[in-house]
Amino acid sequence: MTSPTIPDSLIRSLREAQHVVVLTGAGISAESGIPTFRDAQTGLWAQYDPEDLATPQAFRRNPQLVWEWYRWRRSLVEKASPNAAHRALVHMEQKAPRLTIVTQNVDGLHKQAGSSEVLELHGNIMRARCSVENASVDSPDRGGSDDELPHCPTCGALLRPDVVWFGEPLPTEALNAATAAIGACDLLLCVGTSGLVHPAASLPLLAVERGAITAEINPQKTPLSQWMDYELRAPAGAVLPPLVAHTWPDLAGDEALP
Ligand code: BV8
Repeated sequence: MTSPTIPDSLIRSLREAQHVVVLTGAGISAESGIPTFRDAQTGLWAQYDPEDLATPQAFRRNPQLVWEWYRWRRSLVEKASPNAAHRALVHMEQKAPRLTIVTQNVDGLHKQAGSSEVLELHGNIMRARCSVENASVDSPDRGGSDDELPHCPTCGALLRPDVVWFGEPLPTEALNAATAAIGACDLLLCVGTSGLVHPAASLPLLAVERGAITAEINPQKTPLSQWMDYELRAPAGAVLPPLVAHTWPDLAGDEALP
């Protein structure tokens, strides 16, 4: 994978930054084999629009179908491992005075890679919660057959995936922490997000308004591109490892920074 030219000015800004925030979307997990949210409609699921399945209405109407979709996506996540982009962010966290990862992803790959300050705006697909009490429960699917729906061990109500569906509010604590971090950072990287889903997609503007340095890492242009100081039109796995290696040369040569 050829890496694009990374401007020296961006490398200098990253090296001098006191607080870096990285907003990630499904694109950073694409190189781990997890289809992006809008590409997830492959094969069996081609006839469904994720925005129709990832809703409380869909779950009320057809919990069986919704669980089938999430079990299919969970099977992809279980087979996936963090990729070079996730690992480069772990190295960035070791060198930057402070690094906050704000992710829209529900696959848990940032934490699995070893990143420690990770804010999950949209929940985590491997967790479930009671659809009535909201209490989280671990991997409810163990033991149940595929067509059995998981139920809450305390109240017996249906369990649901512990993710934020369209029309549902984001977790207050994570959203407040993400808003504070992006509002205080001196450098923001937007990696692998289409910038279409709110309120996450409006968070980068907080950094722009404050004059933070901003960069987008995405093969495609997005509605965020117009606000970015830098646009690196390449996959995350081709940009983040060399960006980290050029910013902190003592890391170069590390196995995780090809
Ligand atoms: C809410 C969990 C209010 C579920 C997800 C304005 C303000 C507020 C809300 C709205 C608003 N306008 C519209 C809304 C409503 C709605 C919304 O945003 N709709 C959109 C479609 C217009 N928002 C909501 O409903 C939110 N809730 O606002 O509630 C409220 C308040 C109080 C009380 C009641 C209600 C909730 C939104 C969260 C929805 N849940 N996920 C699940 O996963 O099943 S969102 C889902 O989309 C995923 O989390 C995904 O991460 C996210 C965003 O998509 P991306 O991550 O960007 O992925 P995508 O596929 O779109 O793009 C991938 C990108 O990667 C592409 O650009 C591609 O070029 C790039 N790429 C590909 N390969 C690579 C790459 N980049 C780098 N490297 C590569 N190799």
